[in-house]
Amino acid sequence: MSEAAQTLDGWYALHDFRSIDWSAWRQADPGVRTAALDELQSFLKQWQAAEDARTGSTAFYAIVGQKADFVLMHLRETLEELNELETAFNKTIFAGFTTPAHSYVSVVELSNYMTPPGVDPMQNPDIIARLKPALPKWNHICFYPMNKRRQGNDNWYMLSMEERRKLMYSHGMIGRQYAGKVKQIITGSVGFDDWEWGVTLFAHEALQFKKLVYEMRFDEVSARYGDFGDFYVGNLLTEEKLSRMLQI
Ligand code: 76R
Repeated sequence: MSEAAQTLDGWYALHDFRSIDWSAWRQADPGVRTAALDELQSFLKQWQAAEDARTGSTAFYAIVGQKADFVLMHLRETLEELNELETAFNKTIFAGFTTPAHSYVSVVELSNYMTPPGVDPMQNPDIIARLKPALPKWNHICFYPMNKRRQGNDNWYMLSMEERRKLMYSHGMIGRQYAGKVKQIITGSVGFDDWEWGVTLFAHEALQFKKLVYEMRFDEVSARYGDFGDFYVGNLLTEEKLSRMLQI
C-alpha cells in the first residue's frame, strides 16, 4: 500500500450557488424588495463581523453564465456552523427569490508534500493563516471540483509518496509563477462531496485563471492524473454592484 499524504485541515467550506427567480423578483412588491435587501445587507454585515473576529470568512460573487447567478462561499470552524448559516440564509426573504443551483461541501486542506521532514507545520503561523484564511476580495472567482485519476496505469493512489512528492513539486513551481495574480484555496472533499477536491481561485484579472489552468494542463499531475468537474467563474459583488444587480 502506498503511503497516504498527511493533510492539515482548517476551516470547513460551503460553496452555495444560487439562481435568482428574476420574474418573481421583478413582480414583487417594492416594499418586499426593500425588506429583502435590508435583510440581505444585515446578513452581509454579520458575515463581515465573523470575518473581523477571525471566526470565519465569506466571499460573495456574481456568476457569469447560466449555471448560477451568484455564489456565497463561506468558511467556518465547524460543519454545524455552516449548516446554521445556510439555514438562516434560507429563511431570509431574499433567499425565497432564489433557487439552489449547486453546492459544495469541503474543508480547507494543505498536504505535507512540501513539508521538510522533522518540521511541525502547526508551529508555522503562515500555515495556520492558510488553513483559516480571510477569503480575498479580488475581482474574480473561479471554482471547480477535481479528482486524481485511478485508471489503469494512471492511478495516483498507487504511486509512491516519493513519486507524488516529485510531481507535486513541479505543480507547485508552476503555481508559484502566479503569485500575486492568482490565489488558490484547495479544499478537500473526500467523504464530504462528489469530488475529491474543490479548487477555488481568486484573481484581479479573469484571464489569469485561463492562463494558469491551461498551463497546469500540461504539467503531469494535471495532464495525467487530473479529472475535472464543472467550472464556475464570476465577479466580485461589492455593495454597489449588488444593489445594481438587484435594481428593478
Ligand atoms: O501548498 C502549497 O502551496 C505547496 C505546493 C502545492 C500543493 C501541495 C500547490 C501549489 N498545490 C498543492 C496541492 Mn495546487 N492547484 C490545483 C489546481 O487545474 C488544475 O490543473 C488543478 C487545479 C490549481 C489551479 C492549483 C494552483 N493543488 C494541490 C492539490 C492537492 C493534491 C493532493 O493532495 O494530492 C490539488 C487538488 C491542487 C490543485 N497550486 C499551488 C496552485 C497554485 C497557484 C500553487 C502555488 C501556490 C503558491 O506558491 O502560492
